[in-house]
Amino acid sequence: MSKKDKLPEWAPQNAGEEFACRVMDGVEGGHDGLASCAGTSHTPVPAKYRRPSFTVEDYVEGVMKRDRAMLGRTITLVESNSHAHMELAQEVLGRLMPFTGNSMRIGISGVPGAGKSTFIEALGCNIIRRGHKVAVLAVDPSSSITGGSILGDKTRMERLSREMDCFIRPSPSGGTLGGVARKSRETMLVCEAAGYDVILIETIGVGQSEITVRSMVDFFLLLMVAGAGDELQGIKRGVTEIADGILVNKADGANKAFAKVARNEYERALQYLQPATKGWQTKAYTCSALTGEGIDEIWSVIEDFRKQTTGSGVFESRRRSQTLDWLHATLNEHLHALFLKHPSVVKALPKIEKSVADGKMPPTAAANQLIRIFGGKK
Ligand SMILES: Nc1nc2c(ncn2[C@@H]2O[C@H](COP(=O)(O)OP(=O)(O)OP(=O)(O)O)[C@@H](O)[C@H]2O)c(=O)[nH]1
Ligand SMILES: [Mg+2]
Repeated sequence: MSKKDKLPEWAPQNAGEEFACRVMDGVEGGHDGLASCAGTSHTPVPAKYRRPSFTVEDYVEGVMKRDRAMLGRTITLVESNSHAHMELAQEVLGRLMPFTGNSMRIGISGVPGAGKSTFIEALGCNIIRRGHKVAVLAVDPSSSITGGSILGDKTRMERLSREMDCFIRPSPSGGTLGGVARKSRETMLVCEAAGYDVILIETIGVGQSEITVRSMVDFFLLLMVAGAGDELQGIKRGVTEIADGILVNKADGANKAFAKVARNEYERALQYLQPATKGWQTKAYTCSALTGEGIDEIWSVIEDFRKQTTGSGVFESRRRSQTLDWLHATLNEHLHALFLKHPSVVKALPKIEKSVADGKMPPTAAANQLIRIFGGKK
């Protein structure tokens, strides 16, 4: 009998191995495979118990092969706020860069309930039949609070989400619009490297988020609904000035006639407005995301837009300036964070803020003084 075998007390004398209790080899660390915290010596967790960690190569290869699980993991990595993840994500993105850019980036905006998700489902399914590969993203800084667009997308895009040539990613949760936009931009690049050649970005038509999405896409489509009595709301708000197309949705049933009237009103107003894209006349159209009527037409408008702007060089020059704007926005964000973390600034700020709030110091002079402090001067 070996050292690990022990005979129970009640076993008959001279009993053999059949009564022996054996002490099994244990796992290193605790029973859950995690390193034990007791004592001072930490046994490393054996590799087979660790969560798999992927290399840059794994991510890049997975994305390029359009492995959906790896694509999802890469986007999660890109969306992470952890410093270590960010570095890895940037390495992965750097490797993917040569394979990005080969897509048509389309922003879709409109008030809540205008039918954006339903429209994306209809358009997505339509163009997949034409041989395109479609990625759907959302920029909705409020979705982390309301869960709105995520819930909506799941139910509205059921047919599209079952398509093999489609990849749907809800809005990254949490954070400022700037943070959400950075993540969505990088997610867009990952999707392009994976071979998705049409990127559809849904955003709520309220506030700053549509301006942000305009700065990430080639074609910006504004969805409207007729019959609300405020047909020209968009025009009044100046939003139409960023749109390359205005689409009056829900042009079906009894609403069809109202939709046509609204389209004509937009059409008239648009003639007097500065176009959003140089050399392109923004027009108004009608469609029904529910019946599919008008979807073919809007796709051919988008294709015309691409042809025309590629020919004139506007497509390329807009992309270049969008990327540069992105660089400068990122720099601004980082410099601002660095500035606010600087120990001398941290020390001086409350007093200077108080002086400004009390009206004892002009804000410009205060800012200048803080910048001098940041630069190491008195
Ligand atoms: N009759 C009709 N109803 C539509 C049409 N498109 C969308 N709807 C309906 O309008 C409602 C809202 O549609 P969604 O696609 O969720 O709208 P959304 O703009 O994505 O909404 P949010 O994501 O909440 O901003 C749903 O009940 C749709 O079924 C359409 O073309 N015709
Ligand atoms: Mg929606």
